[in-house]
Amino acid sequence: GMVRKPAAFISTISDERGSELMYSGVKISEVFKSEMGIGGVISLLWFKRRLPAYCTKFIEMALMLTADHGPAVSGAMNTIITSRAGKDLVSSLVSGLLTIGDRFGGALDDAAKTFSQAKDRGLTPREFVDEMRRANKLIPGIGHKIKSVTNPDFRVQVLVEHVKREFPSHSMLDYALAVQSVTTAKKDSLILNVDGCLAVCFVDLLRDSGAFTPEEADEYIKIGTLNGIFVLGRSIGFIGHHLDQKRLKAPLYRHPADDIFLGGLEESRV
Ligand code: Q5B
Repeated sequence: GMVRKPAAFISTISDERGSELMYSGVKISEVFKSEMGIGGVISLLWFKRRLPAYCTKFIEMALMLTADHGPAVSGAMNTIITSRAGKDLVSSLVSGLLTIGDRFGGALDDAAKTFSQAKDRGLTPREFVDEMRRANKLIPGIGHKIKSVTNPDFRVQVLVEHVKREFPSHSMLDYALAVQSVTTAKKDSLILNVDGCLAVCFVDLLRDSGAFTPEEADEYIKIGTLNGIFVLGRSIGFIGHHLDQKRLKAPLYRHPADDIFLGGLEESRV
């Protein structure tokens, strides 16, 4: 019989060969008929399954909450400067995206791992904070440049209220809030930030929605799924900032010299 040569690629999430495009086996007409929204499309393309409505709603809420946080954050600055250097949408967007990482916007995966491992090992919030301090490590998902106990992050409040109301269980969120009580007692700004809050709520979703086995839940955290939420959400804002600069016909940016301290540049005497 015919022998098929081994395929160079394997792909398992979408298929455009038939009469109708399919996302994880669901026809595009059904995607619209069932009104699953962008949260449902993400469930199909990222998780290869339909998730319960409370989960798709949470995913949509996460995208809406992370869509933008003003022009002053690292990523928006990069996007604005690139746009003002005359570059196109894709260049401006990726220049913003490249700032997302451990410090800015990309703490979700590490927060999910660190908090869940601590809780699974039975550490009390105090023991967890002390252990991280002894290891000289910052707790991912804790701390903010401008938000604090006295200047709370409304996004986090909205999320916490929503999850406590809508999720069947939220033990990881409760644990993270208890960690926040320990860290904010030390310093006002060491709040559970938007990255950390989204991350622990996502762990609650992965573990307790009934849609994932425990192994699948761990794997999704391990392969870097959660940072995808911030990357996708904030792309909305970065594109907005790029279009804003083009609309404003903003000229090339040059940083004022008096705002830069030039140190260690004395003329050599040798
Ligand atoms: N300390 C976020 O730092 C920031 C500590 C800590 C234990 C911690 C810092 C951090 C972990 C990474 C993280 C996501 C860099 C942040 C985001 C999206 C955003 C952004 C926006 C948006 C802030 C002062 C003292 C020091 C430190 C101690 C600080 N963090 N201890 N665990 N996690 N967090 N990133 O204010 O004894 O005085 O030396 O890296 O979760 O990115 O809006 O801007 O939507 O765009 O510069 O919200 O927390 O504080 O570094 O001066 O530290 O607190 O050891 O202690 P800061 P520092 P000491 S959300």
